[in-house]
Amino acid sequence: MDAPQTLAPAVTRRADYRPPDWLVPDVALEFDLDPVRTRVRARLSVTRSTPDAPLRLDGAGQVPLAVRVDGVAINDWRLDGDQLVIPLPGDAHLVETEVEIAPEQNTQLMGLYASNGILCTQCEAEGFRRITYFPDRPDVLSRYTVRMTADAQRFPVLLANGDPVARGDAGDGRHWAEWRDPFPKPSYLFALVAGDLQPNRGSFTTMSGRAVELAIWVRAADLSRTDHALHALKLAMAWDERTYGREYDLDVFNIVAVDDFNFGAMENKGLNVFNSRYILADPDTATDADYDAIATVVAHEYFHNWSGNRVTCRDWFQLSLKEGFTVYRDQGFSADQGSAAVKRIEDIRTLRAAQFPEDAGPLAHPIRPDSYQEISNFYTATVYNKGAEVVRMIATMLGPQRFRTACDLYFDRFDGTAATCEDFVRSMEFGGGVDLSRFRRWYEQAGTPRVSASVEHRDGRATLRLAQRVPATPGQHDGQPAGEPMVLPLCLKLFGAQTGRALIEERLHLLDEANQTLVFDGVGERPVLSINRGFSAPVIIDSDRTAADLAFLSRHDDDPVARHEAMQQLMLDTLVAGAVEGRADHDAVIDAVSATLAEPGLDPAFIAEAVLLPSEAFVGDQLAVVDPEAIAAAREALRRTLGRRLEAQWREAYDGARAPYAYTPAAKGLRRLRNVALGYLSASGADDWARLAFTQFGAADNMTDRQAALSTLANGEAPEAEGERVAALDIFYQRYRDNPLVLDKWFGTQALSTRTDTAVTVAELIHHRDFTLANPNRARSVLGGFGVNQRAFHAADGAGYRLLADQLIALDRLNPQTAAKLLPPLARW
Ligand code: B3K
Ligand code: ZN
Repeated sequence: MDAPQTLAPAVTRRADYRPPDWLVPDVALEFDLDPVRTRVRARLSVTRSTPDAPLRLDGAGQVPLAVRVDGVAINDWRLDGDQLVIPLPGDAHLVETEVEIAPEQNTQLMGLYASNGILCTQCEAEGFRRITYFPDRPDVLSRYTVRMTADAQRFPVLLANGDPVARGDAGDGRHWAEWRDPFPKPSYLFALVAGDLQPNRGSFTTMSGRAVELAIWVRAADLSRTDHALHALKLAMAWDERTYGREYDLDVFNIVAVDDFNFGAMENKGLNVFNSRYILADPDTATDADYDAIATVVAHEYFHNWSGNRVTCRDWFQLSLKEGFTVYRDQGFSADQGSAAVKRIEDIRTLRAAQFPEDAGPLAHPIRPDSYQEISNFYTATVYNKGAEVVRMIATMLGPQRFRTACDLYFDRFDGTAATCEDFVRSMEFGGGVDLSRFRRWYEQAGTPRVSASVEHRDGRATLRLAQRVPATPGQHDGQPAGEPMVLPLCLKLFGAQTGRALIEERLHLLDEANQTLVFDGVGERPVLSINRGFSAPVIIDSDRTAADLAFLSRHDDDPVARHEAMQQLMLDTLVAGAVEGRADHDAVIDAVSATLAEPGLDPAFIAEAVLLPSEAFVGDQLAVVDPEAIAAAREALRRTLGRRLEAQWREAYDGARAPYAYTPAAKGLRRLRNVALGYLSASGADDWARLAFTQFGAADNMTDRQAALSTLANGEAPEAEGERVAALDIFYQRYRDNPLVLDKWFGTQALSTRTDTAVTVAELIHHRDFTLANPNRARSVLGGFGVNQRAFHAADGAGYRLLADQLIALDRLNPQTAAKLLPPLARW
């Protein structure tokens, strides 16, 4: 009798790791490519590591058309679930399989699939098994040879990993190409692309003088929008040489952009495949934020060539080994392209918006989880962004030189292998000459630590009392006592409340006990505490600083990140008071914002960040009981007062922050400040705000200004601005309806609108003729935007939850990974 079918997927545990029974040093793949039916022949040279074990190859429901061992067809293979089990007598064999797959039917976008006539692959984490039978785990490293045959007209370009070897005519209008990748790699890094593509070519000469041919492949119509990505790639290659001593290793580096992609991009060896939204840009269609994101993602995927590909992961529990480290590396790259402080402020905002709620909710997990049912669900803000913070803390504790030595050691030691987080930490210890035994808790423990800090000042002595608390969370490591103290590197400084002088210079304090007291003598005036400067640890600070202290720091702290934090805390406290008590004193915030706007010489990009209010969601995260309406009302009230009381300053900023369009840090900062000012002018209710916004919308020579004006109008609720709102949305739609990436903005802007009828609008948008769940970007533009729109999504009648749930149930059938990625709003408890 068959075993009863159960719905619960099997659990994979980190503690159960066993090395593979068989290795596959060499693979040769042959693809007879066709969107309807593709035939895949695989030749695996396998070598035994475990006596007696049969060879088990992962599959995903295919049935092998043929199995041969050492050239002879065999019949004694069997299927065990999705695995193909082949008994093998010796220690080394050549195993051949043949399967057929249907790329056009592949709506999951994992494995080999079709996107607008392009055939492409996505294999991480477990997509390779949807292409052919293989030990689809990251610790089986193989050298790949790939031969593709396809219709020469529909698929003139045939790309795979590594370097091109040969190509030729295959008769019947078909042609073939062969590629070879000399670097052993796990199957998740395999890729091929076939399509009618055009290259934007460039070249890069590496630090040892080797020339690398670069190409970004897109459809002909998109070619003019690839220069920025190509430029970013060259910057990233040079940066990784300079900063980490990492040189590129193949003769070619190819990037392909496709429209249907489950996430941002993929670091396949020598052949990155990208979501087109992280490649295509020109001033008319992409915002400054898009330009920045493109550079970051291009760099991120390129950096994986070392942190991910040359040194890969032993198993998927080690995902943060490559992702946390690579995010840390891309953050460093982006910081070096413009204002490092503004970049850090943005990264902290992302961490708070996406990771802190995850850490506080039912899906909390450590950066190195202990078990999973579905690994695709672990590509989380925790593994990526908190993982990056953990690497950052190590770098802070080691300092730049020792961190670099430790990274060199790590890359040297583990090059060509599948490593673990433990290998990384040990390299940091040896290379950096530190003991990280207790720091390792960051890899084991979920939840955001809270630090409370209070300062007492008496008789020239300042006493700083620090206490930490680590919440027990559902992600708790088995057997780990809840709330064990963590090692928290906290950057500190004390300022004099009267003079503004530094009373105690900046120092790094390692808080590694539940409670600690620090005593500073010779403190002649009342000290104001600046703590967690640079956001040196990803924690929540509860301090006894008064509104006056925070206002003081928001003007005088010499660390821009701490200065921004002080302003945010001041605003947050005001908003919480407003939401909970229904009224609040706005004066301290107004004075602080006014002073920031008026400070001569301050970077406009910084000003723009500093004067922005915390999001409604972030205010909600401070409260045990969240009332979305009250929060929205409190925030709107503060925006309105800020708008009205500082109207003259907003106008001055709006008129003063003009510059001809250029994608430079300075011009970007001015655009940002101008558009933030426009937002406040609209909040002020000034008579002319809609006219200002509509004029900017029509006259803009770049998407940053156009989209900002559109959002301002789309948020507008005043009846007298209704004409401009409707007209702008219509003009935008007509102008960009044929550009899917810009149309995503049109959908997204409406889903993010602060208007009270947004839930109704979103319900209409999902019936719009241009809406489809089949394209992940389009699904995300509406459902992703709506999910983070706190007031609209959490509407009291539950309509928001119903709408998202219905859409995700439908999307889950088509594309479970993209559906799962849109789920987090439902997990904010
Ligand atoms: N490594 C890929 C992510 C793959 C996600 C698989 N579910 C892109 C990146 O992080 O660089
Ligand atoms: Zn990555």
